[in-house]
Parts: sequence; structure tokens; C-alpha cells
Amino acid sequence: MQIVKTAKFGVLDVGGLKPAASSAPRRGAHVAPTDAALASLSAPAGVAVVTDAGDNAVLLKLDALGIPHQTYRHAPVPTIEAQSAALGALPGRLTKNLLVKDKKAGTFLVTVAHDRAVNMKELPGLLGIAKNANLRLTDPAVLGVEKGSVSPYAALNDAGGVVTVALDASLAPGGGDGSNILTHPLRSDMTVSASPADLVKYLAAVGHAPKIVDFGAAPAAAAAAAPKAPKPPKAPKAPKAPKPPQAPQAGGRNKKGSKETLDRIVASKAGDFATWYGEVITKSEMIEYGKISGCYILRPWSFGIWEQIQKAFDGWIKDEPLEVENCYFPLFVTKGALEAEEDHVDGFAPEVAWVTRSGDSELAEPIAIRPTSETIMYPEFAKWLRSHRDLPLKLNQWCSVVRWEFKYPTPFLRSREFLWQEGHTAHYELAEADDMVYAILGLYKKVYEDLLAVPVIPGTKTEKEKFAGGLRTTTVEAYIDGSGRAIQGATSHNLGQNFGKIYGIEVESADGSGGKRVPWQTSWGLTTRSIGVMVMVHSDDQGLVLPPRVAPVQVVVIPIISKACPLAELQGFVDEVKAELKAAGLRVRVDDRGNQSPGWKYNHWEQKGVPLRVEVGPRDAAARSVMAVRRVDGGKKALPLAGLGAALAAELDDVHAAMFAKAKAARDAKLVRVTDWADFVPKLNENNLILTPWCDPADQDAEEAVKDKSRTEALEALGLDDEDARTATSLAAKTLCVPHDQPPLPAGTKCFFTGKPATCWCLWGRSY
Ligand code: 86X
Repeated sequence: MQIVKTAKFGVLDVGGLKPAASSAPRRGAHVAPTDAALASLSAPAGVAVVTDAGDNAVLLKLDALGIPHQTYRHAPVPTIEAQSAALGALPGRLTKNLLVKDKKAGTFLVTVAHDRAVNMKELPGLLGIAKNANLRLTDPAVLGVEKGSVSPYAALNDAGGVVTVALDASLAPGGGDGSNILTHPLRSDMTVSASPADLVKYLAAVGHAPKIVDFGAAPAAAAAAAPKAPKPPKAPKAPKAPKPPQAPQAGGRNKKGSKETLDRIVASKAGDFATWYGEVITKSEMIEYGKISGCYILRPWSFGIWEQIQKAFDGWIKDEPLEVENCYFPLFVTKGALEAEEDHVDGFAPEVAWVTRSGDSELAEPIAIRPTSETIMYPEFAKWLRSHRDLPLKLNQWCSVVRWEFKYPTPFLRSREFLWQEGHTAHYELAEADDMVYAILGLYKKVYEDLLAVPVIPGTKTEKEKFAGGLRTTTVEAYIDGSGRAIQGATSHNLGQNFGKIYGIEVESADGSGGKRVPWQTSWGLTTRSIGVMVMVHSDDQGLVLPPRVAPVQVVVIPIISKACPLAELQGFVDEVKAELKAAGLRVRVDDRGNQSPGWKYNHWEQKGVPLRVEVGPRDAAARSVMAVRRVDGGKKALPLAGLGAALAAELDDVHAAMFAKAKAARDAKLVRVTDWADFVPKLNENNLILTPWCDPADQDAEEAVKDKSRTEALEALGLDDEDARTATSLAAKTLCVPHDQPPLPAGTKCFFTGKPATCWCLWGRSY
């Protein structure tokens, strides 16, 4: 695809610049012969004009929008000084780009002319947010770029509409000298030149119409400068429609519109994990981005996985010995019930979504949408539970809940509405509640390991990290190799008697004394986050890789149809194959569509992660055999039709085992033990999960100190001089759990941090 050439610069003033025509263009910077002359005129030494958008989402988007621009390729220039040096005297203005965040006010990309100074103290006022907002530099991953590549163009990657773009008035149309703006298209080895009006047009088109902010005149030029740039007209307001991380490119790279075109994944898992993930989940047809930030459509391909998880877990909890019953409580909760338990709700209050109106009339009292159902269920428990004979009560519901989070959303991992099961039980004895908690935790481990092929570490949360409303919280912790982060997979709480006391749950005691007892309660939840973890752990640069036990389609049968061999010739044998696999209980799909080639189908089902592909060609049919191919490693096997069902069922089990082993090896390679503080942050910086001897899981101050110190040292180690200004809470180590499987702790072992006697091994990491 050709970039629309711009004549914006007219004839470039390149006096004194060395033409670059003689030097070969860099890799990827294809310079078409007809463009060579322009390139030689317009580019300084070491800079090539880019004439092919390649796979760059920004350049593709600019082209799609018909926005004229000139793009240069050069050495990577992560700082504005380097960029200035590389681009020499090219006309246009460089930008400084600051990505800042305040917990309440949100995230802002502040883009100012290269010669403007940004005063952090004045920034909240300029942005029109609370004056006391605590703006700190934040991780550019939210824009899907690395540190040196932040620019307004990256707004394209902010599908969730988390970031507000604030543009220096002097860079806006009508402001400054009107010359082009030079800034990076997601990568620091390219610079795009486009007019202020076109930059604003682009931003509006990607749902990020900028807020124009007057940063005043350039300091040095201030005296000479004409009166302050006039306030620009308000940029056109575009609806904030979330966009998939990558502009859709279906057919984009094959103009012929041939049936062979498959919209392949462009980003790599190792190179750009966030973009890669966005592509995997959209191109596999799991997710569609909805109209509301942080809310996603689960298409049949992902909902089908959830149904498999539901079916298994639902069966396990209903079976003996647990015998949990399903039920359904209302979506809404009254203000009174929600706020009955202040300690429980306090920290969560900002996340609660409220309904305040019906039609045009205000409700007498707002009602909340459930963020979890304790406050809805437990007042009813109080009515139902009278005698010790009413215990145990074991309920579960499958539903969705809403938590209006302000952290940036990620499909599956953190969405504002998500699907889950929430289990709530009440028992006569504390020990029974504990048994329940551990039984469920065991089932959660089974979901991850036996269904999703993701290894997890079961353990108990420290006091600091437990659910504050309960007595203790157990968890299964997974590790995502691609991002180097830990993630909580599911939790199972022993709530103690806290909720019972608040909601007045009491039963007559069993000893006949006529006394009362507050039952011991548990609650436990597993969400659609599990699907995201599964995707992140297993998938590859070709797309999704599905573990067989949850794959909506376990085996796809592809008849190798051609002119020489029409479907009719294979139909009979294909039908037999399908019947054989169905009889073995396998989930099978036959892709006998006539409008796509077998090769296209291979790629398509590979991208969707189907564990096994069965190819059936004329020779196979004649020999009454098939060729089976494994998604996970491409392994191939010719197999006879006779006994094919059992053979493929065994193959699927083997695929599961291979996937689990691979994931476990990757996780174990990042699981280390540290006994001295000196090794802690270096190991953390290598993305490890770290087991340390720990003094006391109830010592919240010591834990907080580790968090702070690890953040500070990590900043130092990464050469992020500035400081305190970087929240980067995410750089801090957090406790994940005290693993239930404890390595031996030799007598006399000291806590790695406080030096006090250690009481356990504790697992630490950076986490989601
Ligand atoms: C904690 C506790 C618990 C049942 C589970 O972890 C499993 C299933 N519930 C959930 N939690 C909240 O209690 C909570 C409350 C409010 Cl009001 C909120 F807005 C968000 C919450 N998030 C988590």
C-alpha cells in the first residue's frame, strides 16, 4: 500500500543537506524508483523516505483516512535530542510527549511543541482537573508503545478510550506557525510529518479528539514571538468509540481481494505483547469491542470456551461430596444493603455503578448494580437459616457483575462487566467452612491445570492482600510469561462470622442449649479472566492455541477440494470420518466451504487455535486414512479411519499434556528462591516469581516496606532517574501468596527482609 505523497512542504528547503539517494534504504523502507528523486531531496543522510506503510497500523490508518503525510525512517531515536539530530533541518516541529496519570482524574497524553516546558505543578489546572491531582508519569504500555515511541499517533492503540490527548495549542490548527508536526508512528525509528489539521483529524478518527491546551509561548522565543497564538477553534468532537488495537486490515494487504487473503496477526508475542494479544483475540473471533469502554462482546468462540468451563465446574460442585445448588439473585442491590457493611464496601465504593433514573423520572433512591452479591444474598440467608439443621447452605450462581474500574481495561483480564460464578456457603463449624474453601480451591486448580493447561500455585493471601471482609483468602496464582507478570486466577475465602454478624445470620445451636450461633461462611469466585490467562499463556504468533478440553471445536476436518477433486468425490469418506469422531464424543467441525482454499482454511483454523486438523485428500480417502496435524507444534500423523476416534481422543490428551508441560517449563524457569535482599530486585527485574523466607504473613508494615523499597530500587536499576514522579506501582513487588506447598524451611532461617526468624516461604512478583 502506498502512502499518499504530500506536497505540503512544496519544494523542500534542503540547502546544505546531503542527499541520501545513494545510500540504500533501510530494511523495510522500500523506496519506489519514482520516489527516489523526492527522497533524495527531502531526506538528510541516514534518513529514508518511507513509501510503503508495511504493517504499521498508524501509516495504514493515515492512508485509509486519505490523510497526506510524509514518513521518514532513521535510526531509533528514543529522545527528542536524538530525533532532532537525526532529522536535521527537515521542516516541521518535533513534539515532547508526556504520558501522565492521576488515580482519580485518569490518564493524559500531553503533547507539546519541542521548545515548551511543562510545569507539573500547573498541569492539573491546564488540563482542567482537580488542582491537587497527583499526576505522575505512567507506563506507555497503555498506548501499546515503548518509552521512546510515545506520540499522539499511539492513541490508535487505546481501544478502551482510557487516555485523553491534550495537545499544545501551538500545535493545533491555527496555533503556532502552522508548520507540520513531526512525531513517531508507534516506533522510534520512524517520524511522520503531517499538518496540525491532519493530526487533529486523525485523532478524531481514532476516537481521541484532543483537548487543546494553551501552554503559553515558547520560553526562548517568547520575547520575539508575536502575541500569544490565538485560541484555536475547538477540535471536532468525535464519539469515543473503542477500536480494536489494530486498525482492521482484512484484505488490506492483498488488493486483488483474492479468496486467499487471510487477515494474519502482525505483531509478535515477544516484540509487542499488548498489540499481539489484541490481535489474537479479535482475529480468532473471540472478542468484539463494544461501544462502552471496558466492555467487550464475547463472540461464540470465547463464550463456547466459557461454556466448557461452566459445564465442568458446575458438574464438580453439584456432585458429591460438595452438593452445591445453583440459584439466581437479582442484579440490583439497594443502597441500604450495599452500605450495611461499610468496611467491606468502603474501598470499593468508587467502582460501584448506580441506576438513578427510570425513563425521565429520578428514582426515589438510587439502586446499585451488583459488584458481587454478598450484600444481596446474606439478608436472605438471615431469613432462611433458623436451625443448625438448615446448615450447611451451599449456593452458587452464574451471572455477570459490574465493577466500574478506572485502571485501563484489558479484554478478559480486566473488564467493567465480567462473567463469573460466585459461590456462597454457610456452615455450623469453622472446620467445615475451611474444608469447603480448600475443596473449591482444589477445583479451581483443576480448572486451570486440567482444563486450561495453565499451571497455578495455590496458596493463602497475606493479611495485606486478603479480602478485607473475610477471615482468610486462598488463591491460585498463574504466571504470564509474555508479560512477565503474575495473575490471580481465582479466589476462595473463609469469611469467618463477619458477614453473619452484620446481616444478622444466626441459627439455634446443636447442643440443645437454646443458644445461638453465627454460622461460618465462605465465598468463592472464578471469572472469564481465566480465558484471558489461557490465551496469553498458550497462544503464539500464528494466533490462538486452544487447550483441547475447552476448545469449542477440538478437531476440524478439511476436505482437500480442488478442480480435479470436487467435494462430491470426498463427501462419503468425510461423512464417515465425522461420524467416527462424533461417536468418540469429540467436538468436530467439517469445513467444506467451497469459497476458500484448503490452505486458507488451514491458516484460518490455526488462527482460531483448533487443537487438531484432519486433512482428507483423494489419496487419503482411497487409503481410508487421514492426516492429523497438531496446532501446538505442527506434529503430523497419518491415521487409519478404523479407530480414528480413540486415536484422536488420545492425541488430544497428549496435546493437553504437551501444552501443560510447555507452560510449566516456562513458568518454572521464572520461579526462583531469594534469601538475601540484595538479589531481590535484580531477580524481580528479570520478571521472576520469587520465593523468599518471610517473617510474618500478618506483618503488613514489613510487606509495605518491601513494596516501596522494591519500587525505588527497580527505578534505579532501570535508570529511570526521575524519581518519585513515576508512580510505577507496577514496578513494585507484591506478595502473591504463601504457597500451600512449602519448601523445607531449615531452623534458623531468617526473613530475607527484616532479618527476623522466618515462619514461611512467601511468593512475590509483579502482578496484574
Ligand atoms: C470482593 C469477594 C468475593 C464472592 C469473591 O472474591 C468471590 C465471589 N465475592 C469479592 N470484592 C468486593 O467485595 C467488592 C465489593 C464492592 Cl461494593 C465492589 F464495588 C467491588 C468489589 N470487588 C471485590
